[in-house]
Amino acid sequence: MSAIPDLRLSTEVSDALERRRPVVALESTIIAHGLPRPRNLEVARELEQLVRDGGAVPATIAVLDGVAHVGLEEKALGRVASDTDLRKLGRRDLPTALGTGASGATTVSATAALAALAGIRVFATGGLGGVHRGWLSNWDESADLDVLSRTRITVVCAGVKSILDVPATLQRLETLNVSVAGYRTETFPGFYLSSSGEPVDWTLDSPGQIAGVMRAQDLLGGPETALIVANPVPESEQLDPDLHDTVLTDGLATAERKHVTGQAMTPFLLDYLMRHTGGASLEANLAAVRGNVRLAAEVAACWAEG
Ligand code: PSU
Ligand code: MN
Repeated sequence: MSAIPDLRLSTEVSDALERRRPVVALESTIIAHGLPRPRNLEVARELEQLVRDGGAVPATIAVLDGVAHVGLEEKALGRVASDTDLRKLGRRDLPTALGTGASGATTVSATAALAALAGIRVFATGGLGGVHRGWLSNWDESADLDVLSRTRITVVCAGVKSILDVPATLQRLETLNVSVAGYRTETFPGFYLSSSGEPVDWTLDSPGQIAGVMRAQDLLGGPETALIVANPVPESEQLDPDLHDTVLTDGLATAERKHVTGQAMTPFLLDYLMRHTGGASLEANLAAVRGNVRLAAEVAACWAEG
């Protein structure tokens, strides 16, 4: 239940929040637009199970028929995975989607905003959006960054997607005052790759330490900024770096030739990489997400204890 009529918490999620039990928010864009069908439904279920195995309650977030759902029943999860008409909703699309009764999967920006509204503090995803390559001409920067600069949430991710301009994205996160830490690493992870080659200023080593940083955020007050916990995909499961670089270069050139822009860009590149790496990028993506979901459940447990 929630005070906002268009925000519907599942019974399980609302019970867990009331009893201060650990909850992990999961986004739905990765399911609807980031992974191939029908594997995406298997993955959606698997991620929820990983959260449960970690002793937390999963809260997958999506908008269905103008209602923002926080925690999806089995049937709703199936719809998110199979409905090809589902839109991709960023934070700015929420008013129009809710106001018109539309349905859509939520990106990091929309998921983070809805999770925070519901009172959920920990969120797991694959890779954040950020500054796209060629920003000087296309001005494409994901709204994920702006939302994370004004939303008190901890996002466990494998860095930002490697299809982006990673150094520029890290600069923007600095300007926006978003706290960034590597998890057991001194280099910023590279989504499909264990390392992006960029350094991180802070390294955190345990879920308890992450929860401690979250408490410090609250004690300090000030702008409601996020904490990004960048958790690398294990080296044994990363995409081959040379293959990554070659295929990404081709994918970016193809996107330009086909005039792919805006919201279509990220799904186009993820799909291109998957098809031209024989599915290896998909496996690396999934390995990264699984690791993030496991860590997020541990962080949520430590957070709930405090
Ligand atoms: N992580 C993944 N796959 C994805 C995404 C993240 O492993 O598909 C999604 C997230 O929802 C993120 C979005 O918010 O891609 C970024 O899209 P854009 O660049 O259009 O803001
Ligand atoms: Mn964009």
